[in-house]
Amino acid sequence: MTYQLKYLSLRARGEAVRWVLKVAGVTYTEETIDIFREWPGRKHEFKFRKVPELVVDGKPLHQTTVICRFLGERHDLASGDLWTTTRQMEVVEALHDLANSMASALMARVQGDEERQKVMVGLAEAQFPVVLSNIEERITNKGWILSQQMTWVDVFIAAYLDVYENYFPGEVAKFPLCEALRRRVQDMPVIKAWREERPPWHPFEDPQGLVAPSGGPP
Ligand SMILES: N[C@@H](CCC(=O)N[C@@H](CS)C(=O)NCC(=O)O)C(=O)O
Repeated sequence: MTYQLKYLSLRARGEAVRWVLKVAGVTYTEETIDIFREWPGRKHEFKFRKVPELVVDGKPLHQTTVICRFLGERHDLASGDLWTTTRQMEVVEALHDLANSMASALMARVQGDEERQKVMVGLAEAQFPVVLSNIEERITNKGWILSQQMTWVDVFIAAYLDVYENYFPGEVAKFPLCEALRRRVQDMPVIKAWREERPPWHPFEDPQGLVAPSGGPP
């Protein structure tokens, strides 16, 4: 089985896929497409005109949560119970929804539209604790989401929390079980190594100044 991840030169949605691939322990290659220089000319190559795309044994697979679930199920990182998986998916989708608001905020910043940037950041910022409280409620005494052992869902959530912690500093720590989950996954050798070696933030998604565009309080 072969995997090739095609994604932009960003963390964003691609980071969760990278983390699940790494924790699953599979070999993969990644093709990184620069969001400004290359993407406009390459968009037409992708069936949904979006990335991430994971090429699985030569066949393209789209949609971030679908890709991660597929990897989890295929590599023994998933609950075998339909109701458990379904309830895990509620928080996966809820956290992933924030990517839309954040992407709009980042795009507004590039376009110099400070008003829209503030509105979109505000939407994500208001929803963030709502989602985290739902995740917090689902964390078991073993520290994993609706599970006695780690699943891809924990890895997915930790990857997003790693990104959002930079956008909303200190917010994850308000939810101690979420914070512990984030740290536990981050401390896995394979993720620790990746966090040390991965490229710095692309200017498009740099958290600096995103929440308080004019440099004042958010
Ligand atoms: N529902 C899709 C959304 C994918 C998506 O919006 N990807 C962004 C990058 S994170 C993209 O391809 N943007 C470029 C564009 O829309 O032209 C998923 O979860 O994978």
